[in-house]
Amino acid sequence: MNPRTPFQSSLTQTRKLGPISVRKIFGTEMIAVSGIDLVTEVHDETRFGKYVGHHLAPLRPIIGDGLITVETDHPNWRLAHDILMPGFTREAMQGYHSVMLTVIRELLDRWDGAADSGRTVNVTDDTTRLALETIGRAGFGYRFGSFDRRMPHPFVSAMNRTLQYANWSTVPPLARLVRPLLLRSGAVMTRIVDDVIRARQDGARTGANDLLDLMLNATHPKTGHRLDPDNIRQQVITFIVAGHETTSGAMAFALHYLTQNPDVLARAKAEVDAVWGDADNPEPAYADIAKLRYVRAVLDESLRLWPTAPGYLRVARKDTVLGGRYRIRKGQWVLVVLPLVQRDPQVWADPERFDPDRFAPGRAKNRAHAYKPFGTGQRACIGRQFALHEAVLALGMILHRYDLTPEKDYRLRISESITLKPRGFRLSLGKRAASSRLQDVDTELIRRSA
Ligand code: MNH
Repeated sequence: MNPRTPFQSSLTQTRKLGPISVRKIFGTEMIAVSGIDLVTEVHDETRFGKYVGHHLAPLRPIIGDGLITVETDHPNWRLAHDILMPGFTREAMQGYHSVMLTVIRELLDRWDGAADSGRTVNVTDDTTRLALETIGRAGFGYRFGSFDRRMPHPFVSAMNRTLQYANWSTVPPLARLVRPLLLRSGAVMTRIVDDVIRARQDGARTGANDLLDLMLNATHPKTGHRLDPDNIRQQVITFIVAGHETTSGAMAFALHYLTQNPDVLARAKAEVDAVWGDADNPEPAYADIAKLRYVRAVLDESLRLWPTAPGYLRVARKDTVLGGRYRIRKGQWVLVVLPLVQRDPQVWADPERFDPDRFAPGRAKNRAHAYKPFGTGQRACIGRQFALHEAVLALGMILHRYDLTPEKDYRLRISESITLKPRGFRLSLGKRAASSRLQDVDTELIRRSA
């Protein structure tokens, strides 16, 4: 197993071993499920629920009962879920739209500079800046200043170390060694988050209607309970991390696949040109996002091949038998290996091929269990709409503004720190002339993607 890429190493093995397999890793039995029939059973909420052990366990000293790592039957799950849901409604998204737009324009400024001077950009670094800045400002009214720094914000460095140590902690001989490092990097995150909270309590933004406001001030609609101060810290870290790690990778994978597939790229550009015309600085409206169906399909298809949260754990609520054959005892847990589920040839024809038309309207029928980049059941992602809105808006504006050229011999390499991201992926950018937008608008392409 390659210690830098444990998930990808296990992917190769699991694929060979078939739809269900068990490996013993330093005494820990890991049951991996990757075939659609068995996975469908594992999604059954009466038989299985979310398991918060294994790779999530080392994060508990830092984000404890935050929404991702809390046990479903702990009171803090329902409390935080219900208190924070209003932060993810349609109305809430309409509120975030203009903040997202502002941050994307900061990315475009940076990329304009690169385009003018002929420098290439490191796509993953910059989508990470974009997504961190977006969740910071939209959710917490906090500026990380990501675009004013050459190096990542200290929060991001501490987070990367924390996730790396947490990854290593799942290997028992390493767990004891990395624990002090894990706690130290966690403490850095906690300190920064205390700043975020203090900035609000000092009255920097009163009447803000965002996630931090809900965390600090909302009461549960039925019980009247509030989040306690320790839990608020854990939630802030949870949402800043979860709110940007996976979205940034998803945007970077989408840009990778776009630039590797010229036909797809042309169609996506034609779609954004049809919506935003030849203006150099369009003013995208909230409702435009629903019109960018093909860009959305590109994102969906990228998340099929490389779901940036590449798996989740399910624990048996009672003794049960999978596929009429495989006995699972109550309390035993299994890993759902998403990149394999989402390439199961029983569901997906020619599964390795990148083809956004798989997500054309009306084609998602009968394959709900074979596409789960945002998880499953009551513990599925709360931030899905936030991520999709941000990513489609950003991809759309990038496609509208630039011609994108990948480095000649780039082959996709993927870094891991619990989540997956393209590594060493660079693009050169050329600003598109307004006239090219009109010429590129091929009515046949638009008709097909409509
Ligand atoms: Mn998110 C849970 C994937 C964006 C906040 N998210 C999950 C799960 C997956 C997931 C998978 C389920 C994990 C599990 O079962 O153990 N999330 C994604 C992906 C993206 C994403 C692929 C972007 C693309 N997530 C976001 C954003 C936010 C967010 C953006 C916040 C703004 N996610 C969460 C939280 C949970 C979660 C919080 C836990 C929800 C719960 O258990 O109630």
